[in-house]
Amino acid sequence: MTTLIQNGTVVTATGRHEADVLIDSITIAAVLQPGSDAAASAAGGADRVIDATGKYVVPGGIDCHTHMELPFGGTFASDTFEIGTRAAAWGGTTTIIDFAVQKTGENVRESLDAWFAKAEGECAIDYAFHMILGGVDDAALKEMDSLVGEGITSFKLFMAYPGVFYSDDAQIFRAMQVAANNGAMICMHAENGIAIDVLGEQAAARGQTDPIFHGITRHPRFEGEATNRAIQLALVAGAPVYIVHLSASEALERVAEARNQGRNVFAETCPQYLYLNLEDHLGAPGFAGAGYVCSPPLRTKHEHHHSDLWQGLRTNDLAIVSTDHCPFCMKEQKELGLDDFRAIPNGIGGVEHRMDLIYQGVVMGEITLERWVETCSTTPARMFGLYPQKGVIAPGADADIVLYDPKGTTDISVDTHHMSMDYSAYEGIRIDGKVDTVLSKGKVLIENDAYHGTKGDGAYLRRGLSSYLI
Ligand code: DUC
Ligand code: ZN
Ligand code: ZN
Repeated sequence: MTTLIQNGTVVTATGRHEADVLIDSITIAAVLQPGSDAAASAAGGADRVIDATGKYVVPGGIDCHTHMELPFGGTFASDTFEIGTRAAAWGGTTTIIDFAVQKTGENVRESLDAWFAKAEGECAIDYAFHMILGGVDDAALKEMDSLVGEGITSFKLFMAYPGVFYSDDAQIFRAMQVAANNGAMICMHAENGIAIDVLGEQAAARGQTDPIFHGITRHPRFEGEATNRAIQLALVAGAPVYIVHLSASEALERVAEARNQGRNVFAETCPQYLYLNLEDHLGAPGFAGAGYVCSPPLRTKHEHHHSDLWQGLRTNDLAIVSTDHCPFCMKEQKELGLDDFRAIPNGIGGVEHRMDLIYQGVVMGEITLERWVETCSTTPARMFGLYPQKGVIAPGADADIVLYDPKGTTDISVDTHHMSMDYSAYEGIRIDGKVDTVLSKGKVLIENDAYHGTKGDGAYLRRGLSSYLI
């Protein structure tokens, strides 16, 4: 089966040009000059021709930070792998890297196997795993080597959530030493959870239990401090470090400082930290703010976090936009924290909207079209060992391709999204663009506002080591 995508503007991380893209089965076979003999011959012989006139033709999005079915706070993230990956496809994301979870006392191998079992045969798009180490002990450290050999080449550690996922500095440093040796990437949730819990207890004791206190007690300096500590530990261990879901200027400054010294220090941010804020969203009337409880929290609009993050995306101090997709419904899930913000499950769902929301950054003049592709697809592939199979439109790459219509519009709403959530954190936001057609490994998943995929279209991806290191 061959497909030709004709007359579109191919956008890569390094430029844009008019080109026709020939797909043979699941792979990109050629990128052809429109009107050339080769393009004419491809059009004549193709089984199917897709007209991309007026559309951008971009590599499928890669969301390298999702939490399908994450157990958290006595409940589970509400998207299954089936529903969450289908929603991702609707939004132009064709690969996710989800976080398998090992908790304290659990065996790493068994925890990972449980994650494979959840995802197998369920996914609409390709998927890979990072491994959360919530209990770094000798056995877990030993397992890190074998996991790297199996394509799990990155590990998330938490400086927050004492008693749940938290690692102390010794545990972190030991894991970093192993990563320095086997080439893995350490992904860090960098917030000082010990200090946060002190402020949380004090706020609750004063009766300050509304959702906004989740944000007030998770001070941006606690993120800055933890980010710096993670970087210093990584530098001594000789390991690369990737700061996940960076939200605060204080943390970005620490990352920029290390990067200016040429260190293997990287960071991502997420749409919620670019578009939403403490006062209007976390501080929404009544209990509505619970829908915006995530960690790190949304930051105040009265400082310059939001503009600093856009700036960081321009300078590459922020290399990637992921979502930290971790959806919960208001009903019966967020409601667990009706009387105490500390019991609200942490997370916002957004896997469906990342490509649109960051494209809107192009419309707003915050980043270029090329940078949109780079931060949402190409760099995630390079950072996490999927390049050049993913993240690029070039011969030999998987035919994961999105046709994006800059003349279309997208109105984000709970009424139209495909995630398993009874509200949308981005309700009412209008995007001046639209995901038009989505192909995953040459198969059309989204076309004419309809889903054409089948459960299990997506396959597990064994990842290599990062090809992004200096
Ligand atoms: N942050 C969240 O908001 N949810 C899940 C885990 C995390 O680190
Ligand atoms: Zn985290
Ligand atoms: Zn996360």
